[in-house]
Amino acid sequence: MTTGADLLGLSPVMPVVVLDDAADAVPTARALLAGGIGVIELTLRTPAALASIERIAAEVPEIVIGAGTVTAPEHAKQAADAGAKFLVTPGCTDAVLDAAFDTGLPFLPGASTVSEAMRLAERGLTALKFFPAEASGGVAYLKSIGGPLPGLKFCPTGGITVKTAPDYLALSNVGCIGGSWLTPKDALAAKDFGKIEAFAAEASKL
Ligand code: PYR
Repeated sequence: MTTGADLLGLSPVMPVVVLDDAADAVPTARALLAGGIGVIELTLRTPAALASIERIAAEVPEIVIGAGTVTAPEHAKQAADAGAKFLVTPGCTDAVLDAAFDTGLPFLPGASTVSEAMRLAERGLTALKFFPAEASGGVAYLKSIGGPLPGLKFCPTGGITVKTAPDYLALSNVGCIGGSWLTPKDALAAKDFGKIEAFAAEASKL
């Protein structure tokens, strides 16, 4: 896996995971894998995130572990040092972009407007995160920009459910979608990894 475009082909749904406790990292990764999902976007939204990435990279090497919510330049190197195999950003600044390039890792930079997407394409980035998907116009928006921007592919994320996922996946400019519903807070709090496996099994068939 060497490019952002490769990332879009790993799974129909890329789970977007928020962990409060690094002890949940390995069981969550194993549950997703058992359900047929081979990739995780572990978001840097909690103090447990980097340790979670480190544990998954060390103990569940079969899953492709990436870091999401890379919003500051230093996050890129921290995530790479923890063992992340790719990076995801919700939006983009030049400094974050430079730091992501410096790691040598494939990454999905975030865009939610045509101009942002065009700027990223100018830097050779043609596989993009579309965030926040539903709030930014959802399926209709992505369909509309497919005409003028035929070379770009997206991973829409934000507000997508198992019910709305097929509408996104049917678009020719969507490679995969990001989903947070596979690892809900209540299941994690209850350590109900069977529930996570069941959501993963359903999502892997989309
Ligand atoms: C991120 O936080 O990176 C997303 O994918 C939204």
